[in-house]
Amino acid sequence: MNRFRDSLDKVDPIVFGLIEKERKRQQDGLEMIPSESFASLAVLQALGSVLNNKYSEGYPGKRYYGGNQVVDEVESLAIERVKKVFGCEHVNVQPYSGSPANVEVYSALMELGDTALAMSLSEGGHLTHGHKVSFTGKAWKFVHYGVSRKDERIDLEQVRALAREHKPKIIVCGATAYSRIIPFKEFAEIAHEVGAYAMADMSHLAGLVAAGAHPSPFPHMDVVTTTTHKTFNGPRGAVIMCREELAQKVDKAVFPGMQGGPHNHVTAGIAVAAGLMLKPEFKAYGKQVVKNAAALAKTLSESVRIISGGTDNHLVLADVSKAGVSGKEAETALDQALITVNKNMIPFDPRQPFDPSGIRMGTPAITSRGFNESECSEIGGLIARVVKNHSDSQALSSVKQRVLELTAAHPMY
Ligand code: DSN
Repeated sequence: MNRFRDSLDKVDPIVFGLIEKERKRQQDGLEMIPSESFASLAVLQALGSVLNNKYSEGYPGKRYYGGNQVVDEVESLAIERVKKVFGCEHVNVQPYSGSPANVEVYSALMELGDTALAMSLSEGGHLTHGHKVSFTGKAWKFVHYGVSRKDERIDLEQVRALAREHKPKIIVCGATAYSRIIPFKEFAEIAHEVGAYAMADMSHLAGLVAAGAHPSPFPHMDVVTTTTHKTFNGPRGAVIMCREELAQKVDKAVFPGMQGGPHNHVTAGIAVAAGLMLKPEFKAYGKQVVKNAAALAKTLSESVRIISGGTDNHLVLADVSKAGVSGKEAETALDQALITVNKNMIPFDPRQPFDPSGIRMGTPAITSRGFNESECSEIGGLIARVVKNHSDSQALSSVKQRVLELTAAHPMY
């Protein structure tokens, strides 16, 4: 055995076997966590490439290491393609993932201790939108807005009132468990009225924005972050996009402010994914993701309460508590039927985060495999059946059989 040249199956059959096991799990089941998707084979090939081997601290044309002629071309290509996809002025493709990207923006645009306004985690935001257990909530003073009790949608009047009262430096919009359109233009207007930067974390929505299936944050927002592994369909990473006048601050906050060497294999994956986003097939994909989620929500609504009454995007949040089951129990039962979702808090949830009232589902991953609306409608029925019969092993096993038939008809790679 040659430790350096031989392939994984020979060098490490244990790890090889585990990857095969996970590949089979993904192939056999319905992956319905809304923040997950499947990167294309081309993206996976870029990730498994020699670009992994290179150090290149700095930016194209300004590196602290030699030998970066090719890496410069890769990074410049990724930047140009992302600019073209979203129509933005400046792009940094180096953030290691969404959480560091958000911290980098905060540190670029605020002093430690400054005030920011963002959506609360319990009503759909994200840990890095200033939750108290996150570094972001310790380093900066975050004030939170939420959704209205009336319709479970973002209450812009509350956002405006909090903005006027607290005079934040940044107003963040974007969510991880919100199924309605994010009103980027209105958020930017409120931010600019109080002299704040308007920031969108569109991690969940980037692919929908690229496909024209959700309004764009551009040209309204001053700065936009997104992960590249959700609806973006790329590698695990992130990008920051901003107005040209903020470019230097943002770039400095990423490197050397927070990070060291960029992950060049990931940068190549971002270039590939952004290249694919420019193709007409991607527009069709993004639109289908939204249609599929609507079909899923419609069938599910016959059995459980859908938060806000439906969905405009890729995501469906359901309150399963009235069906006599907690979010955790529903997640476990669905796992047994090979349907992967995650338990989730619902707005004003009386239960606790580790065993909340809701489950969160999404269609980006299954749409990548070619699932259509009628299949998503059927999947809604299967999920409802599991929720209603969560302790009936025969019912779970019959749903599992149907899931295996559905997934066999849509091979992954
Ligand atoms: N963990 C992601 C999600 O599931 O929405 C957000 O980073």
